[in-house]
Amino acid sequence: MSIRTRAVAVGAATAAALAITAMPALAKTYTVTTPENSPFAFVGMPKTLKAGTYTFTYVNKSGTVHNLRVGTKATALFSKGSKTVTVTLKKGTVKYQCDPHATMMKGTIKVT
Ligand SMILES: [Cu+2]
Repeated sequence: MSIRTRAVAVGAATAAALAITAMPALAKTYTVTTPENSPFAFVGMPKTLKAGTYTFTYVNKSGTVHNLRVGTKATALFSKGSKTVTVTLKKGTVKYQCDPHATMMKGTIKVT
């Protein structure tokens, strides 16, 4: 590798590092599913998370109308397919639920 080639390579690496540093923090994502054979359950919801912004992709395979509410934010109601909800979680205990079935489909996430 010539000196010139090496300088270009180092420059490119520095530019890449700067680009990564300058990127805004992306929301972390989780996929939560209501299975076809367990139509009133949320599978895949984490029990603990660090404070921050998260996008939950809710996959409803049940054919029953549900939504996913995490704290104050919720997906629309739907019976098949998937929708997302993005929410910023602060330290504490955050409740999640399906609004029409809040007595059955519910839980909490401990946010640290
Ligand atoms: Cu429901």
